Amino acid sequence: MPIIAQMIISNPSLGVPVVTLSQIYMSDKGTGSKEDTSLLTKPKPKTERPPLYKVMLLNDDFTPMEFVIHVLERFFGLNHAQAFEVMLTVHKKGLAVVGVFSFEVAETKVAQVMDFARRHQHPLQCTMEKE
Ligand code: TYC
Repeated sequence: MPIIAQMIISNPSLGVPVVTLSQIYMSDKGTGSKEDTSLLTKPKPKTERPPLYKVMLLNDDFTPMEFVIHVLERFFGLNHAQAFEVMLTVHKKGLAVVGVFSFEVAETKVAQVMDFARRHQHPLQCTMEKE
């Protein structure tokens, strides 16, 4: 069956682009007849990967190193050696990516870290950015 055109149908309602490729082709209603030239669309669902977000810790002069290590273990699942290493990177370079997540998970991690730091009266900052 000859494909006449292809079109992209985008559904922005979820905030996440979901693109469907439709192929428009001539219908012969399975008869092989050359009479019927009506157009049919055949949806070809094609899901896109959701966007990913980097979660970053920022350096400051006041948050104790041990507290940052604890945050990395508790909220980002790093072992002690990994957490120590990442903490030192933030301390020396000013910031480091501590994980990459979906929007919802990244947002939750940032909120958890900011709340935990605030409750302990440390100025530690945690932010997220689209990858
Ligand atoms: N710079 C802090 C200190 O010297 C340690 C620190 C590391 C703070 C990482 C924040 O995200 C941070 N105590």
